[in-house]
Amino acid sequence: MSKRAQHKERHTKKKDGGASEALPALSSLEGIPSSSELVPSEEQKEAFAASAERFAAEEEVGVSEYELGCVVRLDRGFPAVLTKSRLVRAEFSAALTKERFSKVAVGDWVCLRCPKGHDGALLEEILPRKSAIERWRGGSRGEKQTLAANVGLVLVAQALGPDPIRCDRLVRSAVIVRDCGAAVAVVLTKADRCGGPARLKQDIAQVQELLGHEVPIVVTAAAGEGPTDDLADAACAEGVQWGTEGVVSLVHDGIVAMVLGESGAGKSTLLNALLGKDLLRTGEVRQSDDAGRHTTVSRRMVALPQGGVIVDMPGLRSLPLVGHERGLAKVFPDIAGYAVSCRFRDCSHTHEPGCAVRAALADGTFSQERYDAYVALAREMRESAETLDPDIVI
Ligand SMILES: Nc1nc2c(ncn2[C@@H]2O[C@H](COP(=O)(O)OP(=O)(O)OP(=O)(O)O)[C@@H](O)[C@H]2O)c(=O)[nH]1
Ligand SMILES: [Mg+2]
Ligand SMILES: [Zn+2]
Repeated sequence: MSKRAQHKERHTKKKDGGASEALPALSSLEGIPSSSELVPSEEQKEAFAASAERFAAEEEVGVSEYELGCVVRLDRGFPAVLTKSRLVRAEFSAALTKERFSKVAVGDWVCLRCPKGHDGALLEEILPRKSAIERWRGGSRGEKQTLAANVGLVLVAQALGPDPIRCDRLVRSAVIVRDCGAAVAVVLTKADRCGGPARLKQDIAQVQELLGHEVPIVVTAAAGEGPTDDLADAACAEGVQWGTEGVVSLVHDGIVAMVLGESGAGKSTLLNALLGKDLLRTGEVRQSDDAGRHTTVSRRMVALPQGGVIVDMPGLRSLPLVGHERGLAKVFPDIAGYAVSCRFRDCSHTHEPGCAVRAALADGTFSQERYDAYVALAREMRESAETLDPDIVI
């Protein structure tokens, strides 16, 4: 780092009371996408132009002080923003700090004020989002957390193991993602631990059965974990993709994706394999139950060498379903299609007379497994809606 840059860093630390002390220096950030890889929508460009004009008039400064940027990283809540010309750490404007529900997320397009002659920038406004991947957290008094904004594809990572795959988490993730307006794909990691090709085929079939055949599936195993040819053959035999090439076929130029999964699922390991170097820190899992140790703590975009961008995320322990009915209907369109014909509007599809869903189940229209998954998630959403704090708006 140059003398001048070091001086600036010290200066920043003093100004914000040392809060940025542990933040990585911008000069050391590798893997950040270039500005040509991140493209705002027409609506976002128009919203920026209107905001910049309004702010400039209010502050009585030139409109050229305002720049359109994309949040490419959040370190403990502190955003790094990429504009056409540079990468800056931005502080929140006073107005934004007050708004409890407008927290910035990685992927957000924002209006920055970059006063002439200053290095710092002020984040003035979060521009309307094309999509937002949100999850509910903190039980009945909780709030929505935006995991990433303007993401088109979510790669749901799930580690395979010697026991048959449990799909609850995958289905739950798919419901949330579809409700948030993004596409979903499944990445089954750690195939080397899955107990062989026969088991792998069963696991894939299970995921296809529950999520439908339209959801792309990629099976991966980290390099150096032993021979995997027979596993790759098994994956291909089931019609799904194998390895990093499979991920590259989904995430290419113009695509901004994110990874979603529990801690220890192998998200950062997968991204490192795609990058061809160990850029992201990875961590051991607990011997007793394979749980990760929350190794990744910041949310950050990484640019793939072949094109495309993926946001790495800390692992999420819980994914409660609150108000994601639309997502449920998108993941289970066959079942939801019958639910509208039930005699009672609030039919739980378990015991009521005149239930069109159970009639269709009896006719073999869909499998018992799909029915069980649908009913369980619908029940969870009904219960969470009832216990929700009336103060909270969803
Ligand atoms: N056997 C095997 N181990 C893997 C594979 N992928 C990842 N691992 C191991 O799993 C552990 C967790 O991997 P990470 O990539 O740190 O997991 P993560 O999902 O990023 O976890 P968080 O950052 O905590 O959310 C590490 O010890 C990896 O070496 C794989 O394909 N096979
Ligand atoms: Mg990680
Ligand atoms: Zn019913």
